[in-house]
Amino acid sequence: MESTVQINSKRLWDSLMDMAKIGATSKGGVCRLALTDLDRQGRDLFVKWCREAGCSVRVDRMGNIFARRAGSEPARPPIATGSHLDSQPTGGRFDGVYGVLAGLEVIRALNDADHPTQAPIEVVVWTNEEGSRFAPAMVASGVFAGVFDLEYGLSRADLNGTTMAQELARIGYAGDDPVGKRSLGAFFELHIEQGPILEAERQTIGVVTGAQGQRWYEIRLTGQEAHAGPTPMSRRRDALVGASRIVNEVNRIGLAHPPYACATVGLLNVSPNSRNTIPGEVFFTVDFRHPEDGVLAQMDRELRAFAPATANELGLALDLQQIWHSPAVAFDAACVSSVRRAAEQLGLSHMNIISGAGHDACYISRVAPTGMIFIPCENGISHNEIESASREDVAAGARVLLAAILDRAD
Ligand code: HGY
Ligand code: MN
Ligand code: MN
Repeated sequence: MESTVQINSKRLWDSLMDMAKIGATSKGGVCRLALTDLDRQGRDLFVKWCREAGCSVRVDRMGNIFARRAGSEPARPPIATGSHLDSQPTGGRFDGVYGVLAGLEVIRALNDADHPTQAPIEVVVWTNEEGSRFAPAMVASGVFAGVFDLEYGLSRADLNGTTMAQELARIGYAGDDPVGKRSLGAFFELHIEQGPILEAERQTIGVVTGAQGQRWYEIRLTGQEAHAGPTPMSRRRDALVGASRIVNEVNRIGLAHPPYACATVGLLNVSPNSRNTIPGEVFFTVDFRHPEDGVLAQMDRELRAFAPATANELGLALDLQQIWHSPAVAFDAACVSSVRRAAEQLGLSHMNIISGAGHDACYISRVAPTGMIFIPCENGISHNEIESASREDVAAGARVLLAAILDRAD
């Protein structure tokens, strides 16, 4: 596909590495938790680059950032792309930020070629995609898509009780624009796969047809703190023993629904967390995933059968709450075709794939024609400071993104 518009792969790579300096960790990753000062620094850098690229920039009340390149038909709904800048605590240099900066590179490349598009182009930064500091994940794109109301979104609090509203105001990203209720011509999100399939199949591009469903839970077990020495085993109400049995059951449930089910306990707090006091309380989270909502519901039933029985047996109080359910998603067929056609025209190896991770595109697909593009990541590792992708694949993904956007914007 000959085009005067060319992705500048060095500029894209350099932008990624410059952004990775913000919140850089000793092992080569990043820690830019949502709405921290480091997230603000990343946002400020992105906004600066967008303004240098001639974009107008707007921020909505959930802190979502919209950088807009004007089109020759300004009244047409924009063709949008983007992802997130917030990271996991031990995150990588590509998760989320790659989709944001590849979107900026598309605008830079269009500017270099002085190529007008009919529809405006917008690059979006969605607030708190990760759901690590503030649960649930994808909460701001969820408000944009009408899945959550604004008050719910703004009231999400971290484990210290600090709310998103407070942090948005503190870092200067509590925008004035209403959230959502505006049409997008299409939304494309470019992302690393975060799993091993593309690399194993030696495919450069993932034509993402959908994403698996997720259920997130918060579980609190309460027993009784007591002295680790004089308290006989028969008289204990040890919350950590109960939690460890449920953690093991979560893993069993994941293994019981092969090949796609995923089950994870990623966060666990023990109180008082003292080596010679029997734990009186344990708070922990459960993350279930599956491409079929029916299997996800079965996993839910198995957890809800096991946890109360275990708590009763050990004399523990159980508080089990499902805090989030994101059903499985199928992306827009026309957008999926645009991605596949772009990969074909660019002569890039490609395959259909379902996303194991959640993405803002999952919620945006409810309000706009949406597609996703994946590239491989090294050894399929992500949510890890060693997360990596090759310069060639990073450039290839951006070329597919450019072609898919032009396919819809002109
Ligand atoms: O959890 C996820 O799937 C995403 O990385 N937030
Ligand atoms: Mn991500
Ligand atoms: Mn992530």
